Amino acid sequence: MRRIAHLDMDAFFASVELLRYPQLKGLPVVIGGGRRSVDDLLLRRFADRPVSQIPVDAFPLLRDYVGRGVITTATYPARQFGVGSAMGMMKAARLCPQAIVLPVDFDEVRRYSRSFKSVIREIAPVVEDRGVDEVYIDFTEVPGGQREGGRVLARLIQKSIFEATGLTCSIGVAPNKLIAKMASEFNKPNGISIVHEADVQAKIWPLPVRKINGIGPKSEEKLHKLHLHTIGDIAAQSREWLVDNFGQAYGAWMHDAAWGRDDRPVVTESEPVSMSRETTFDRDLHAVRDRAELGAIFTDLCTRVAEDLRRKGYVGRTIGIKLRYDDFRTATRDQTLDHYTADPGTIRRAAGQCLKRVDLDQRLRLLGVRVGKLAKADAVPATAPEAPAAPPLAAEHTPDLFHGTQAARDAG
Ligand code: TTP
Ligand code: MG
Ligand code: MG
Repeated sequence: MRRIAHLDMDAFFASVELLRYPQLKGLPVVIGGGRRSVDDLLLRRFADRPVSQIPVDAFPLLRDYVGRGVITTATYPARQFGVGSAMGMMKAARLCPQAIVLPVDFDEVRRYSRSFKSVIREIAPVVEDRGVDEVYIDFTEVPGGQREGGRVLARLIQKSIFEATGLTCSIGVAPNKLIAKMASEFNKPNGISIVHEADVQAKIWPLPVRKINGIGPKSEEKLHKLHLHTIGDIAAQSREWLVDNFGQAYGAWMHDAAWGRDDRPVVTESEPVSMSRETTFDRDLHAVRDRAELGAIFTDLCTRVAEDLRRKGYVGRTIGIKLRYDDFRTATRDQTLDHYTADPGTIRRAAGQCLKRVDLDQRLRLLGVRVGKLAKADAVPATAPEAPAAPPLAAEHTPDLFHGTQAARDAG
């Protein structure tokens, strides 16, 4: 049984600011205005103390705001006054003059975005990025993903994100992405909502048509003119009628959506930045005394990285090595080629060049090979001079370090 989750962070930009200024917890806070100078001023004025000690009454208030700025988001205490995303700040000031105003810190937001997503990926690997504060997660095959309809795993993810970042999120778990997206809003903030196929009528049909992700303001207006206001109103129409009014593709899709049908997969599309292979030796090895053994390992690492690249359909341009010495010092070197490659011989040669630029007098405990500056193999020009540039390793005239008989035999 397919179980798909949608996870969305609570009041994300505002919550990130509250981590910096915990003294504002529980207060109405809005993000907007866009001038980082607001709190630069604050930080300078209270440079003598940690930011968490800046008194609450020193923060700028919405009532003092003048300008045409728009609110990016608001904490839940501010929302109780009717303040929210996309509202003009002057208008918001009339509703909640005592709200504290802070600008957004995009670097910080991106950092937390990466961080909460990596927490999720460690628990459930099939994750689809849907922007700065939300993801879809395929629970189907994950341990605990089916228990209590997904609630057990959802709770674990919430707890893990909170422990790693101090941030809360809300999760909806449902048979598909379409319903999960709606469900994640049901119990915001810090909530979990479980929807089963049999719940569509009770939980989905009463919602306004706009709650379907894919019905925008224009379609909403048209639906209203046709006297359709809830998702149930759409579901009550025949597929043909919807096709007649909204066209073949969109009408049919709308019918499926209203009945809670959606079989889109959760697509993981994390583009790798580099691929690497490394190995820690059973015993520390010396470049000269253990040359044959090291050479074989080195060639093997290059071959494996090349296989990884080919299997995943990538080519790379920067070849690098990593060494760790017996005293745990680490050295890295890299070299950028003038063409993309996934060829083991080319990688081996470039990595060998890098090896000549490090100290090899000391024993080694780890060796790694990395290929970076990746591109999709089918996206780079077919003229890459790969074929002529890759003679068999054994035919090299200037053997690099580690190039012992073992390595040559492996390559042959
Ligand atoms: P949302 O997830 O829509 O909102 P939110 O996380 O602030 O609140 P909720 O608890 O309801 O999920 O958006 C995520 C962030 O994206 C939000 O914190 C600020 C930013 N954002 C904009 O920059 N412009 C916008 O119009 C909206 C809606 C959000
Ligand atoms: Mg959010
Ligand atoms: Mg969101």
